[in-house]
Amino acid sequence: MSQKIVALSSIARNVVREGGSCNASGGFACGASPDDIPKGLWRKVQDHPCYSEDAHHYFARMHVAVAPACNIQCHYCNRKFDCASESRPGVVSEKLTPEQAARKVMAVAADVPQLSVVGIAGPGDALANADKTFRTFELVKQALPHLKLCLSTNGLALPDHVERIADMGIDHVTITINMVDPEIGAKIYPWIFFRHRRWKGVDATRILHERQMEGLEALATRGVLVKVNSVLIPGVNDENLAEVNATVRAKGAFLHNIMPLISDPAHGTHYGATGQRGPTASELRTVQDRAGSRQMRHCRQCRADAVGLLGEDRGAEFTLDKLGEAKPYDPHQRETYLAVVERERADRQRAKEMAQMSLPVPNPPVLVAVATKSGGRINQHFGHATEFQIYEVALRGVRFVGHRRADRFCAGGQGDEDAFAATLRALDGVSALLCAKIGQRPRERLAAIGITATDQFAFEYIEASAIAWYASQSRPGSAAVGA
Ligand code: CLF
Ligand code: SF4
Repeated sequence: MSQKIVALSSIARNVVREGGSCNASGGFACGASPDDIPKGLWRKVQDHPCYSEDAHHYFARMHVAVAPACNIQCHYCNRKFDCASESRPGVVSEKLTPEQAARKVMAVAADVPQLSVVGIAGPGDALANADKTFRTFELVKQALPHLKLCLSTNGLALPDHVERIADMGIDHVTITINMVDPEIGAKIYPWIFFRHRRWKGVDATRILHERQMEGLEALATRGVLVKVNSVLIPGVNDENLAEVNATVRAKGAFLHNIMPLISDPAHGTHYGATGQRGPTASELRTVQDRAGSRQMRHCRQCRADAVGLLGEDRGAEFTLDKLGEAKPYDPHQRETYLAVVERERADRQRAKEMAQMSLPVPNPPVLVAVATKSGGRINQHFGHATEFQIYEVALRGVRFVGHRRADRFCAGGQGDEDAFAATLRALDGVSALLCAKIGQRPRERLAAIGITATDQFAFEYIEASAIAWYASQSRPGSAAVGA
């Protein structure tokens, strides 16, 4: 039986006491094995929670909201709120000066050993606020040179800053590219501000498109890893995103992240006011599957001041008024954590390979939902889950296909019926639920709609457990597996 843990931070604390270490490595980048990409590239992404699906189980990012202004308008954004391309709209951030941002990074690094990346993703555009963005990165780099620097931009100003980005060692840049057809772009962007004047319609989106392509190619040429984010807007750009994928991959993008439009009349956006809907989970998956290679499927559409592992937000623990209480940064704590992660990754990979050998006769693929906090383990109670990670298991193995948001329905031992209904919707199409603990009543209610819920794999590795469950369903005498 594997060591029972709740989160890797607790392992790190244990290892400080035990003095353990390990040199093994393992893991996957966005579904691909590290063997599938050059070693230098794997080294660049292996600790980045967005660029490597595997890394998001172990490593955290933080955003510092130093960039309030923007140079374009997107129909899905209201700048009274966070950047909708990299944030959840409708939540106002605490805006920071570069100096405040650097203090905040120090405070988070001292408390969160998982921290590997500092990103600037709004609430406006990082490069429409270039002085603040680069000053922040300079300060962070001086103080904590091991942290990766990451920025997100709409791309309009990008060609003017490529040299500085590369010279500063900013290894990761995200460009939000929603179209490669300016006619489609005119339905997404009402205007841009470029070279001291406002441009509208196709004239505007042609400039934006050309600048995005120029910036992408220039960064790729300099060895900067580029991720492209695309907001999927049903009926507007869904038919264009396969071409976006092919185009940006040909120009050197490392990864493509197709995210669902979040649209709500309460957000005060053009799309919210005009009733433009976002995609369903299955529409999103269909477009991702059609769009082509190197898809990111674990994006959580973070706030511009998010802190922590993807899917959790510890931002409220590190507001400006609390920074005075921060403890000093201890590099030893991080080194210990990294050693534990290496060991965990290697163990998890071995467990998965062993489990795969048990895969039996051909069966249809199934979806398995997992309640997890972190560490690649099944370590969340069903009633406490605010999201489920979804894995597809088939004879050829197991792969992560996405995550679905849920509502925590259990508080103080009491169940909330509305939240439970939302959780059931999140589990649509799933055959099994693996969690750390589940009560008899919810287990029966899930069984009534055809979902097998089990805590028999509590605190075990996700992939190996999903395969073990799948294999157990195929044995003689077991119920047949069905999607
Ligand atoms: Fe932040 Fe973006 Fe860097 Fe990640 S987020 S700037 S690449 S460190 Fe990540 Fe958040 Fe998705 Fe962005 S999960 S919204 S893709
Ligand atoms: Fe809003 Fe970001 Fe679009 Fe600017 S680029 S309008 S901040 S979503």
